[in-house]
Amino acid sequence: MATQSFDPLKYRTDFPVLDQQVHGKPLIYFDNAATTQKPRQVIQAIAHYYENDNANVHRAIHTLGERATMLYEEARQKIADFINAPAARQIVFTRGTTESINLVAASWGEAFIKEGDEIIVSEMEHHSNLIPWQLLAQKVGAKLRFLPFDENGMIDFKSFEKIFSERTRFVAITNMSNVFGTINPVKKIIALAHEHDVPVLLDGAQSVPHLPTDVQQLDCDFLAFSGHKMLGPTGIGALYAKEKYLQEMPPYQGGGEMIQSVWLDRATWNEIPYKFEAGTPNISGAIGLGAAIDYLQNIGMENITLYEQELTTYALQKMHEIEELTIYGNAPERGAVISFNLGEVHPHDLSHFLDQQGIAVRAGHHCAQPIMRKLNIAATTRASFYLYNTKQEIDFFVEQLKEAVKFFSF
Ligand code: C6P
Repeated sequence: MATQSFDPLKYRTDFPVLDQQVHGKPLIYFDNAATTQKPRQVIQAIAHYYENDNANVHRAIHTLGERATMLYEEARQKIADFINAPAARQIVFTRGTTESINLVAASWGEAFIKEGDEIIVSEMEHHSNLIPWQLLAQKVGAKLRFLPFDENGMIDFKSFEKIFSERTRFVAITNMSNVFGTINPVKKIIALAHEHDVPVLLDGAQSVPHLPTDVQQLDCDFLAFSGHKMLGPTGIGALYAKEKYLQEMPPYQGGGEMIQSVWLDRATWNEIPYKFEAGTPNISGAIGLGAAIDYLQNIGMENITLYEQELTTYALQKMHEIEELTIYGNAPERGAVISFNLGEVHPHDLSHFLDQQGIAVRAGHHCAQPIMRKLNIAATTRASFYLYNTKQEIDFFVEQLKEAVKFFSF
């Protein structure tokens, strides 16, 4: 197994923020599903750009402008290679997953989804892959259909076959749940949808940072993801789409760069992907994301996935020994996300208790309120790991959960 040679300590020193104490204890950062920390290589790439190359892109003929444009487009190519997109022009820079999904719903959705059409989403979607479809459905008179999850936090492919009909016009589903960690059977879903010429959007916010991703093998039509969840800066992400969709989609926003020719009363559009990149983009963000991808590629996504699986199995084993804990989600194929509750203790109180020990976890509804409603709970506490986390950190975390059991006096 590749994990035997995986040494997180080799990478940890690249992350300056991890080298600190919180409330007098070494920081244990277990909130990676919310956002990851940034290695020095990413921070330096951004600083280097501002110190040496800063200029606007695709506008200037001067040297700095050419350098900035080259770096920006190199980053696009790195993203394309990272997910095995056939061409860099199929990568649209956005602010992140949320904006990527809104772009598809507003552009392709408003143009091609009509009254009476059905859009299938799952019950385990993050609000970012639910609200844009609600807004669209309200606007055009379409209907949302929901793929249910079961007691293990899993989607049964059979239920997809059941709700798929001749009215289905679009499918939007998360590749990996940010609450259960479940990796969904997206390949089968895509294959069935394609038999009926229905496009599928994957929310890759949690999968792209943690699993090798090959859009050609998946055959997804759209893939949305965020830079800040994969060691990159905030405010940058991407939308991948098949070329035929990008070509037929109208612009999402108007402004500079997305045009070819403008008259006072009309305009024509730039080629893809620029048609969707109105205004000065987040140039330093794109360059930082490119550096994050270099960093991940150097380690190897397969190695990262295997190591995270090892950490998750280890944590789950230890957590299952604490009988006061309820763990939500039990999929055999899962990522490094564990949601749980400790008896009746409010997740905010538990999270505060853990923070006093230097442990950062997330507590709340994780922007997935429909999941909480179905589980009949207000919130969960969530631990999520990345390549720099260690088994020793998990040991301390589990010890502190046991202390919490005593503290909250069961
Ligand atoms: N989930 C979490 O703590 P943005 O905010 O656009 O980068 O990503 C939105 C998003 C979309 N889909 C999924 C599956 C996600 O997990 C997220 C972000 C964070 O779970 C912040 S709420």
